[in-house]
Amino acid sequence: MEPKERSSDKASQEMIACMAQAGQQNAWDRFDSQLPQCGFGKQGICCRICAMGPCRISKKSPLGVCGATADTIAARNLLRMIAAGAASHSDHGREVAHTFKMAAESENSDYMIKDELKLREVAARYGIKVEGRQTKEIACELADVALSEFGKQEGTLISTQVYPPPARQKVWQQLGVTPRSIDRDIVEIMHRTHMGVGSDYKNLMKQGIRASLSDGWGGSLIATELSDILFGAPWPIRFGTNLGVLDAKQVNIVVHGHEPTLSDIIVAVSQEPELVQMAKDKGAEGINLAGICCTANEILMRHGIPVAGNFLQQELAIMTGAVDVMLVDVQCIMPSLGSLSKCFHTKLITTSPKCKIDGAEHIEFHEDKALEIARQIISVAIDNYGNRKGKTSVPKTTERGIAGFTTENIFYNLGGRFRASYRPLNDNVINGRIRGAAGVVGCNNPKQVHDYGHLTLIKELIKNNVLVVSTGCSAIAAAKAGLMRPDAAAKYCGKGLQEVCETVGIPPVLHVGSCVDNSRILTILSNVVAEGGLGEDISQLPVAGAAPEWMSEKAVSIGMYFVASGVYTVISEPLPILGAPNLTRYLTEEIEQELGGKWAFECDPIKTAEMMLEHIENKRDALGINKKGERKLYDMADRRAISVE
Ligand code: SF4
Ligand code: MSK
Repeated sequence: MEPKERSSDKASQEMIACMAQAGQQNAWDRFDSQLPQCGFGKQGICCRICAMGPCRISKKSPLGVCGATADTIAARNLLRMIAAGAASHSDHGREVAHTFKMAAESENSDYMIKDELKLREVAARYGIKVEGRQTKEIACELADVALSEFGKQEGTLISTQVYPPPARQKVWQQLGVTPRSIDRDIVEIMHRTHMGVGSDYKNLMKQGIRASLSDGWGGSLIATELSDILFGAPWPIRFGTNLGVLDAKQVNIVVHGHEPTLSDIIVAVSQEPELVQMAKDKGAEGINLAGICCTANEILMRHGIPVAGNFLQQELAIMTGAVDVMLVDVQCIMPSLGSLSKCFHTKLITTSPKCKIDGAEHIEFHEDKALEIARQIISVAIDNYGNRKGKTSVPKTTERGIAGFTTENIFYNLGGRFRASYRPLNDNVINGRIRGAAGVVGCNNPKQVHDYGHLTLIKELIKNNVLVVSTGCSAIAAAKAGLMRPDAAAKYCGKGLQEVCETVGIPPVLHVGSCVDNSRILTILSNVVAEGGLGEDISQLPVAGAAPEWMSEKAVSIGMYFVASGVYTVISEPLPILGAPNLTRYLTEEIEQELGGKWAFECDPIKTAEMMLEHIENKRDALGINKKGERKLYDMADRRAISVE
């Protein structure tokens, strides 16, 4: 297969060709050798939950040994995907909360509270008294309250009582899906899906909905809010992206994974004069830091650190031969990196006790020795610079963009210092210059041409005057294609959106962060509702969501919490439920009656855009903001007023 049939990204095409020439396998090759993939797995109707199985549902055998139907089996499998996704995001949130607590309590921590204003705002939301209290006192109490959200045994998540619009909270109460505590809701999925517990697919799904909400409005939201307070809230910032940001003349350290605790410290120390001098002594011009996947997004949003690529570029980065250390923490790290890095001088370093990889060196990260460990890792990279084998092959391709948009700074960017509010956004939606907004998020998947789904969908949406917010690997795809440059408005947008972007000085695709920062999209939607004029609930807004190249279980949890928050959500690869007709009908149709949002599956990004645009226009109709321009009958005075010069 030609490289351009695998990736639409130039730098990636170059490296895919390089890999083929060198006889190195990548994710695309391994995908090909997996074909044809298992039809039972694809349709979600294989169960191996107990040792009477595995059971596969077919015409010949429509029930598992225990009597479970296709709907029960597919619902249980889907719930377990949600549990894994919600657990990953929420465990990330928990790690941040522990570091936050250490920073708040300790006198000599390597971390410190960087955003006191946001600390006070978030603490007040969580019901903590802020007036007349010291920063440290407030932070200690917020740390304890946030950590207790994971394991409390009574009540519901505080955040779900204060962040979503009241109308949305009521929907959840009526359906009985308000999240109670983050860990509890994940544990209950594992219980409910054990052999011989529930078999009613709708009742099973209720717990999937509740656990996903405890991810989006709970664990992920805690990760975002506390990271902003601890590492500093992002602000619009310029950056460079794609494999060309690697510099053959410098020591290259690529951070990959998800959590910001180590990478933020690496940023802080990587330009220390002693370390830079060490690098120069080894013959390098300096130390160059770049990121892949969501760790990249975390340090990009706060420090403008360049992004080397998204999910499918992790192997390609190593193939350049210019990566001296690839530093990984958790999630989305291909096991193949272990053996691939062995073919080069690249040292793959794992840092979390949760993630060890064959072929990697393990330097365990401990927050209480953060600076020391960060310096140690950078020294390993510097020492390794001299071990490069032969010529490096770094593609020249790079692009520039602006990232760093958040729920809070959108106020400022839209309204300016003296009118900081969502009013201009709502007004422009109401007057039709902006038709609506879309969240385009998620991963890459070798089932789709790399980045093609993201880019085709986003371009189609902005052409039709839909403002796009993006996170994760989708945001990186958009940035690499130049869609995060302010001048992209003139090149790709419809007239209305172009006008707004140019007036305000923002790109038409707003980078709002990493995968946990999808919580920012939820809080943006809450703010739009609170601003007024577009209904009482998120489900009334002219908005839609999409994950055009998703692959991870985290994407299932994200999609589920968007649907449960009232958002129409289109994904490319269908959820593995198509072998379960009742469950499929429920999630793609009937659920809308209960929650206001629903799932749709569509692999063609142009059709996806049409579906989202149709939904947005229907919502506009329902809000009564699609009024046609009133016809005006001209009298003589009007005619005379028309200038003919
Ligand atoms: Fe088969 Fe039922 Fe056991 Fe699943 S739980 S493996 S369907 S017997
Ligand atoms: S990193 S979850 S491949 S977006 Fe968040 Fe990218 Fe998907 Fe991982």
